[in-house]
Amino acid sequence: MVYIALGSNIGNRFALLQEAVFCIGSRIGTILSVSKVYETPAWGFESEAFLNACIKIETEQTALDVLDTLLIIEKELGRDRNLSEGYQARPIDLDMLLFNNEIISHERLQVPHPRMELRQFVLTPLADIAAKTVHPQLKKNIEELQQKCEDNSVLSIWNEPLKF
Ligand code: PH2
Ligand code: MG
Ligand code: MG
Repeated sequence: MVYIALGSNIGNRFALLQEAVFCIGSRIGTILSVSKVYETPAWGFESEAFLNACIKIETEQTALDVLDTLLIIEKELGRDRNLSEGYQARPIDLDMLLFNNEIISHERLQVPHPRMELRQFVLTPLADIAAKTVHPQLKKNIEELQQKCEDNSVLSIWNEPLKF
């Protein structure tokens, strides 16, 4: 089971999330659930508000294969990664949060996603679809992490659901 966080803060944010969900469903595996979409203030930098969501997928692929496909989809949807430091506004960001119950520390990939427990824009949508899933390093479930999280960003529910 793979959990992926989706975020967009440039362009037609909802359409970009929807297109990413369809691409993931056709190239990575079966989408089993999709969270609500939330509008969230940019966390950690000054920028436009994001739309964020999380999805759950079943796949036969390895974590690195999933990563490669996510990077290709990001590029196809207009993501331009340049070398400047720090966070930047982006049409789409696809982050692997959890891969089964594994802890992966690879030069290209860290799973669970580092610092996910600090971010309500991750924990709130993830709790929609994985409340009882246990974080393999922190040994707490997502609902517990969400309640403990000190990020007091105000998230609002977007009225249109993603199709899958
Ligand atoms: N992603 C970031 C940094 N800050 N803030 C919000 N609200 N949503 C994001 O997806 C996001 C962010 C780095 O990837
Ligand atoms: Mg990210
Ligand atoms: Mg990313």
